[in-house]
This record gives sequence, structure tokens and C-alpha cells, in this order.
Amino acid sequence: MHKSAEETLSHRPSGLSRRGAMGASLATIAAVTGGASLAGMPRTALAQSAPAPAAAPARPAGPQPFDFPGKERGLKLLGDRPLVAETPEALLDDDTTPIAKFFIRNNGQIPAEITDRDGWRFTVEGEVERPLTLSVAELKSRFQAQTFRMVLECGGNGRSFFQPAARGNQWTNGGAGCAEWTGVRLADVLQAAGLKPTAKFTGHFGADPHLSGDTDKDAISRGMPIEKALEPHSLIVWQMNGEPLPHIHGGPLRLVVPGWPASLSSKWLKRILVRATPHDGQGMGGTSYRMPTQPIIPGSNVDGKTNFADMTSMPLRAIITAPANGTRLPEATRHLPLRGAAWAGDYEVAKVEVSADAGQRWQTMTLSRPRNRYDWVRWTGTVELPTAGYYELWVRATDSRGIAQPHVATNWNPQGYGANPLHRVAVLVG
Ligand SMILES: Nc1nc2c(c(=O)[nH]1)N[C@H]1C(S)=C(S)[C@@H](COP(=O)(O)O)O[C@H]1N2
Ligand SMILES: [Mo]
Repeated sequence: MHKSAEETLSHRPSGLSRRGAMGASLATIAAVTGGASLAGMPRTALAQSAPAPAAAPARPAGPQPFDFPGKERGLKLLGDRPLVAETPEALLDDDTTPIAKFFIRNNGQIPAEITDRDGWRFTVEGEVERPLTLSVAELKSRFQAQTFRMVLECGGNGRSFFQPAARGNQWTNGGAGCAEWTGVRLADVLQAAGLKPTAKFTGHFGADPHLSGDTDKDAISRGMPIEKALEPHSLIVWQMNGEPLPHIHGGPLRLVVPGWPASLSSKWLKRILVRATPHDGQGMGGTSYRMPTQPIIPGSNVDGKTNFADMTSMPLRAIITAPANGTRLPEATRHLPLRGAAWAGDYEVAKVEVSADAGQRWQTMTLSRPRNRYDWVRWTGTVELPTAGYYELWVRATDSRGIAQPHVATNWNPQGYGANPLHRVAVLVG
């Protein structure tokens, strides 16, 4: 893919710091307009103007490089216990997200690295005729392997866009990536075990210890209706982008349940429990991965017991992956090529539009054809910029049902799921 000759702020060779002349002006305008700041978030821009607490230790300005073997330093660390890192939108510019750029989300401790990958075993138990214990080697030899390119997206992706702030990791749009997953259909394995008529739900268990070290607790253990488990794209995978599934992404073996919150896609898979009733593991019930069925007042203190339902499909989302937020373009730039991605959970992306004038006029972008269901759409196009100066580029997708992304995060909920406001990127021409 060709990269345009644009210059990004972070690569400015001059003596300007990130908060230099250009950075300050973009951030200032963004704070005034409530628009995209250099960090892409209005709240960040506002926070910058607040006085720092007197006792705050001196810290170098700007984001710290992410330091993890095999990962790009440009990932953004959201938390180190458990380890969580997102992919800035501009790093999602590849058709297939490289492993080095793929986001990381853990809820518990990271288990010890597994060396005997083919010897790794997991069980299928519960409402089945023949409980199974299968090794990775047996999975490979007994079942037909499948490869699909599919988006994996954290249920909390977009959380930082909620006002007031919701509990949890403050993802922007980077709790998502689109990789090629190789494995076998979960449906084939469940059918080998024989589903009883009472088999209505699943529960998933991984090998990672709870953050506290308490062996009676699971780090996370979520489950879904059996219909989702039986979809042909719900896989048990051992390869990512043609490589053995990396340890940090759940290797040797994980679930990939596309379209729904990635918390269902259990890493270090040890056990699938088939149940007659909804699973009640860690991360089920209350306000966990649950959304209001009727809108509540933002900031409400509710327990999720009434008028809440488990999240199913992830929301529609489009991002601009080039140019990066904060890009400074040559003075003469009037036609600006753009690239990005869009995806829609269980649905399909029907349209992607970009506005360079805060939504007064929208221009339709060209969409790639997805390889398979749950693949993302890559989009390209060009916007006209009438003069030099400061612009915000807004992108919004519309799905196959005719529903577009909202301009602001909506359906506020205590744990901040489902925020998918349109993505904005600030650029300066000249
Ligand atoms: N065993 C286990 N599986 C897990 C998790 C976890 O903490 N433990 N986190 C889930 C969540 S919330 C997400 S968003 C994805 C993240 O997958 P990744 O780290 O490969 O990007 O894994 C899911 N599977
Ligand atoms: Mo997640």
C-alpha cells in the first residue's frame, strides 16, 4: 500500500516538541471546539488545561513507548496489571493487522508460556452425550481446518468517548484488529461431543490465573447462546496470520467468536462447558458486558439487574488510518487521499462517508470487498480541502440495515460498552 508524502508531527525533524507551536495550536483549537485534540479525545485536551497536582512526580511529556517482545512501540499502554494495550488508529493501516500491532487485553495474570503446543488439552463437558478431552494434535488431525480473516474487538472499545467517564480501560478505537485465524469450527467439536436437547448456552474457561492469585476464581469466564457457538465462523484457533498463535494472544489455543465482544474469545482455552441455562462465570451478569434495554441517564448508579441485556453484536465502527491525527500537510495540499477501515459486528458495512466540514457535506468512499463474513472493509477516497488551514476529517459508516454511527457516544452504561461515535482526525495544511 502506498504511503503519501505527508509529514507527521511525531516525525518532525525540527526542534519543535510534540507540544511545540503546531501541537499547541491544534490542541488549543480542539479544546475550544470540543473537537479532536492531538490525542483524538476532547477530554484529553480539557485535562491538559487543568492544573497538575502539586505532588505529581515529573514525567517526560508525551506517550511512553510500549515495551513488549514482538510488539510495536507505538501501541498505547492502557494498564499494566492486567496488561492492556491498544493500537492507535494510524497503526491499523494494514489490510491484515500484523501480530506486532495487534491489541492486547488481559483480565488476569498471564500464564506461564506453554512449550508443548500440540500436547495442550481442553475439555468439552456439560450438556453433551460424550464429554471430550482433545489435544491440539487431535484437533488438527480429526477436524477440518478453516482460515478466515476476522475482526476481534474488545467489548469496551470506544469507552473513552463516554461522558461522564465509564469504569474500565479507556479505549479509543484501538481495542480491535483484523487477523487471519486458523482453526476448526467450534460447531464441529460440539457436534463430535453430541449436543443434548438441553444444550442451550456455553461457558468458556482459560488457564490464566485470577489477578489476585486466588485459585478459586477465574480471570474471566464468559459464555454465549448455543446458536452463536454453532455459527460457521466461531472457531477454536491455533494460528494467527499463518503463525503459531502467540502466547500473549492465548496460544496454543483460543476461541475466536467474531462479531461479539472479544471477551467470549477465551485465550489459553482449557474447558468449554455446555449448559442448559446462561453461564454465570466471571464477567457475566450485573453490568458486565450488559447494556441498558432502555436508555438511562448518563452517570446513573445502576446494578444492571433490571432493563439490561447481555451484549450481542458489537456496534458499527469506521476509522481513518491515514493520515494520522495531528498530521501536518504541505501548504499546497488541496486533494487529500484517505484510507481506513470499517466493521459492523454481526452486520455488514454498506457505506463509508467522510466530511471535512463538520458534517455539512459528506463524500462517499470506495469500499473493498471483505474476504469472508466478519472481515473488515478497507476504504479509500480523496477529500477536497478548499484552502490551507486546520481541518477535522470526520468518518462515519452506515450498515446494511441503513443505520449510521452516531455523532456522539450514546446509550451510556456504567461499564462503558458500545460507544461508537464517528472518528475524527485533525490535520493542518501549511
Ligand atoms: N483466558 C482469557 N481469555 C481472554 C481474556 C482474558 O483475560 N483471559 N480477555 C478477553 C478480552 S476482554 C479480550 S478483548 C480479548 C483480547 O484478546 P487479545 O489479547 O488477543 O487481543 O481476549 C479475551 N479472552
Ligand atoms: Mo475485552
